[in-house]
Amino acid sequence: MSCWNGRYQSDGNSSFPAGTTQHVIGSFQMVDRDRSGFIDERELHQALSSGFHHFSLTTIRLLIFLFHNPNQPLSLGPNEFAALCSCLAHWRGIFERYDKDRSGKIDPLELRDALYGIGYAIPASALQLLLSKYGDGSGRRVELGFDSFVQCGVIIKGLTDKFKEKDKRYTGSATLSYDAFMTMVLPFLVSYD
Ligand SMILES: [Ca+2]
Repeated sequence: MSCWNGRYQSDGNSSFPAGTTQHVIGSFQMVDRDRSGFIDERELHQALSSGFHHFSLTTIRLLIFLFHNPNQPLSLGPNEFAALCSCLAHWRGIFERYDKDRSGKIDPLELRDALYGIGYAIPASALQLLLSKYGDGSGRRVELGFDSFVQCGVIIKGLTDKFKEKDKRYTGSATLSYDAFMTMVLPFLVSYD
């Protein structure tokens, strides 16, 4: 199970998958203080801050939305947490690979190349629209830290993967009902802002 095969959700097992590192297990156990076997957004925030990077609450909510078991409330069990950690490690690798000038930030061209490199040819106008959220209003070039990079990445990947479910032959066009469209897009919007 990984974020790269289109299956975010786990099968609902309540233990860590084989091969999970001690660090990941330790991070989960450290924040799951009541030993409920699930962590909420506050606990996830704390768990990731110890191992990865400082994440904003927006990113944390988006990640919980993407990784939680749809049959459970908005929280993560060991399986989902392990999947999320492996996904973040993957995004970290992409971030470092495409930060060509080693600035520690991803600029719009680096972002475009990174997304293209993992198979997402997002239209320039759409990318610009997304990046406008991260500008400071001065018109200066936007640069994304890891937190914002993960936000952009999971939104583009998530929405594109949802679209591909309706466009199985990858023609770039799909027919979908109003209901399907709203169900596809709204969860990203409400998790994102
Ligand atoms: Ca850079």
